[in-house]
Amino acid sequence: MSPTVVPATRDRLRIAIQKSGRLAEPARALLSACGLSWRESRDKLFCYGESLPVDLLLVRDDDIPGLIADGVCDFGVVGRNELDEQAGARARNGLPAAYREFRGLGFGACRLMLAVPEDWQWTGPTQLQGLRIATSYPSILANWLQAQGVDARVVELSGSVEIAPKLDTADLICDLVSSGATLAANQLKPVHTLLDSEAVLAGPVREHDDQRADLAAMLLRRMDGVLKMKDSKLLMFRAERERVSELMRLLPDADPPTYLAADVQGPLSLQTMCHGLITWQRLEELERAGAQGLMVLSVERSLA
Ligand code: PRT
Ligand code: ZN
Repeated sequence: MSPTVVPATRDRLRIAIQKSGRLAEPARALLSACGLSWRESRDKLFCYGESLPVDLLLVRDDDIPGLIADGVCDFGVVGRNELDEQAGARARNGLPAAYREFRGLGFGACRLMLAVPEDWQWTGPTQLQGLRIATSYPSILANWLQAQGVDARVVELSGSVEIAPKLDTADLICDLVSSGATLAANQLKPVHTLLDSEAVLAGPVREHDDQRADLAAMLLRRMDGVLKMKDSKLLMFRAERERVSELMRLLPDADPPTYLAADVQGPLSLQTMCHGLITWQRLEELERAGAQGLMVLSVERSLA
């Protein structure tokens, strides 16, 4: 039988991710793409790292910043909204910073927004003076109100925030929005963004001073490789020498090309890593500008 949660050791990394919810699957997929694999325990709260000494702790997202602060976990994958909220709460309570954001991970995108009843005319933050705002993000909201010099009442709710104006427990709300469908269904409209959020890799403020430092460096490097290549494609084509500079102008999101074969007589064969979306339209444009035999290849990983 596999182990359950084991005491902290100095030679294994421990990463907290959401057990279930929006960030659970993409977090696992990202870590798998970094070459990690695990043997799952029966209760599935702790996954023992097999390919590398990197274990997973499966928890609620709200617990992740605290687990890092307490040194129980070395890293965590959590929404920036949750990390900033808890960091703000610590600061407001006079506690020192205990974690920081290492990387934006490109999934779980959403915004923390002010939303008001649809029939309101939004004129700006000063309009909020003396009003009640329902939110699950009281620290971020309080900091923002303070920065605006607005005195409003923060009504802290742990869920169902968008119903508060209808129940008259608040005048407006401050909540996460992705598609906006939930707001619309509750006759609310978004009017101002307080925070652009996505899943982030969070870790301690102080670097590790044992074997975990090397493991952490390797993990970050692999993660950078995966993230950089996520939307990248290798583009291969042939072109006459005098057409190349015009073709590269059509590829502002590409690395400088590598020449594969430079036949003195015929067209050049080249390849370039393109970091933007390569649509059919772009390919056709390149073809019109003189690219021949265009090929788009997926890139699995890179240490470039
Ligand atoms: O059980 P656990 O505590 O771990 O999970 P949870 O229910 O607290 O979190 P979960 O899985 O809902 O969200 C985890 C993280 O996903 C959040 O902290 C955000 O960083 C990110 N995320 C991305 C979102 C959304 N998009 C999102 N749309 N989190 C919540 N929502 C909610 C929002 O609160 C609102 O109720 O979805 C509704 C709005 O969605 P739209 O599409 O209608 O605008
Ligand atoms: Zn949660």
